[in-house]
Amino acid sequence: PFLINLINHKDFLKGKCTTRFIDENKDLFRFSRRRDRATLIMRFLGDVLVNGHPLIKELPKSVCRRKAPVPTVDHKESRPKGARDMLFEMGPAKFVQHIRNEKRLLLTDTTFRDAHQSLLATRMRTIDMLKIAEVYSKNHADFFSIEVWGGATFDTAMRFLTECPWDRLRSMRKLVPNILFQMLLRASNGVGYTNYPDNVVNAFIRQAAESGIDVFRVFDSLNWAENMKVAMDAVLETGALCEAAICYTGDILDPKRTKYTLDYYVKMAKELEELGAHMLSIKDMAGLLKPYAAYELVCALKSAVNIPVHLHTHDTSGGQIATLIKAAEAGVDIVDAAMGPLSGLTSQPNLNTLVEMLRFHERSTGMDFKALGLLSDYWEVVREYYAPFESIQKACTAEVFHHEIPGGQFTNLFQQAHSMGLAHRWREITDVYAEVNQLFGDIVKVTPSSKVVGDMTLFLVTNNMKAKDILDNEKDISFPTSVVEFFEGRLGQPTGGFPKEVQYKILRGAPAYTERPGANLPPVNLEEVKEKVESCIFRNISNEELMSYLMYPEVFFQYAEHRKKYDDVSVIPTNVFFYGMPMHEEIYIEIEEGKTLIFKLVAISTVNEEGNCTVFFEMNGQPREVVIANRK
Ligand code: BTN
Ligand code: 3PY
Ligand code: ZN
Repeated sequence: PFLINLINHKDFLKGKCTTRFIDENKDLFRFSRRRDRATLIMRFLGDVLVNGHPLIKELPKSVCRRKAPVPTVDHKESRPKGARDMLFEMGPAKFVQHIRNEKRLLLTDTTFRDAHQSLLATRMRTIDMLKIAEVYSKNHADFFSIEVWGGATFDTAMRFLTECPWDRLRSMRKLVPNILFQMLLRASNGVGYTNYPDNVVNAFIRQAAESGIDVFRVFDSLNWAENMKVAMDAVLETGALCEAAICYTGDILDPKRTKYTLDYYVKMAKELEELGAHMLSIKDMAGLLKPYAAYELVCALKSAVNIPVHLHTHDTSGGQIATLIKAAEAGVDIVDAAMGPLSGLTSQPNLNTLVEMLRFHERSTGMDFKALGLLSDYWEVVREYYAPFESIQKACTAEVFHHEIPGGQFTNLFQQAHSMGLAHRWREITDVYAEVNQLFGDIVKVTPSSKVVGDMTLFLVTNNMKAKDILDNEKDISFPTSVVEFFEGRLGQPTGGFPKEVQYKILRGAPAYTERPGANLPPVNLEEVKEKVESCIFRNISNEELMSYLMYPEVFFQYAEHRKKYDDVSVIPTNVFFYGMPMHEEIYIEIEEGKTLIFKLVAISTVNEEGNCTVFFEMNGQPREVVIANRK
């Protein structure tokens, strides 16, 4: 910092310095933290200009530089009362009864989480969420909730976007104090891909509630209620709403499918209510719940339990708005939908359309058409910033009823297949996926159990094998780790148990766990781990960061290093973050509340002999430059 102050000093720059320069200029020793942050962020801007952003392999044909239009809000007007205010007034028990008595169909907006997870590889950045947050709070307090957190977003925020998922949550919370914030929690798998020790799951949930989550949608990837208990108890203890999920698979209307029947779901619903759930969720992660099945299921659940029912589906088949409508007819309390521009395909059905379809019906949401349209205008432009992450999938497909691939995994697997040069074998891949599922005992497929089936599938297809080859004793197969761990019982016990023959082959006769995985994981000494992490990265960490480390140790270290090098890059506008600054244009970056830096890119030098480029900026009108190693 001293050198930076020196080389940027106005007199030093003009060459007005003597040997007494340092002694005479005490301001050289004033290191403003703000200046430091500015310098680090400028280094990041320079790096993207010289080397490109590591996530962007190829610049889009035209980079969207348009500002997403933010609808106007009345800053002086106080916020309307929302569901969160009501929850605080009434407490969970009364509040959910109030929800049950509500005639309107209530909505959850998934745009901030599942929609971009399913359509844009989970790449949406915090800044694009914060810019619209106040509008939700002021103009859209009639949402039941907005899903803002959890699922894959926790991992991707740190891993790919190099931003802190907790900062996202807290910043959103500040701007939206009146609407419920919902998250997706993979029960004992937290927001990761494997079971964590009970005390980690507990600590994570406590912190999430403290940082701003009101509704925890808890699911187990094998629908094993016993494995949901730890997470559910922890949620209940925080005073937040515990929404326990039943993952929907198969087809209750198909008489030939006898595993996941209406009775199966009703039984599980009762079990979850018994465990203390405030609400029940039907989590149709693949979009398999057909309209008439939804009608039957919702009717059955509504009469089996005394808590509200919340329906979540994915529009992979293109038919799921009909499912939402039949569910509304059957008395479902709340449904999930995504704002028009981020809806459809593997995302949720179109929220704006749903609202209109129900208008003048007794379950009408009563939401304002025009105001929702203005929100859509915002999201439409935001989506363009993420063009490189768009899925190549173009149309809805009825094939999903055959392969049952969840929405979040579909685009991912499709992409993976393409990058492995297997695009032309997509149909085969989906067939093998379905075969693997059957061979594994027809399991519930959702993160992380869906990954097990996906990994096995890609392994088989790349090795030109079929699912039945797994049982071929002539073949010595080195199975993917996720597959081995699944059969070891590390994700828990699937409904009906493991198919014995397959399990024997995969484990080579080794024994497997039959208890809840968490029961065998020793508790983590949180204090000790915190100290260890702090000594590794040479700074103190918050409890939130400790939770990030516990979920993803490697990813957290990488993120911490990036943060040390470039500070908090989440404040950089998305098109600048991914594609670099345009020449000679002023870019505003608010590094903290009320402190905005104005950057202008002036020039980029050619590469010198040492392999460096100099990037020349103006920052708040002052010339600044950074030297960046060219790594291209
Ligand atoms: C699923 O597979 O069922 C849900 C989607 C998971 C997305 C993960 S997050 C880490 C990895 N990288 C990506 O870009 N997507 C996957
Ligand atoms: C997740 O766990 O991320 C999901 O969205 C599962 O559907
Ligand atoms: Zn989903």
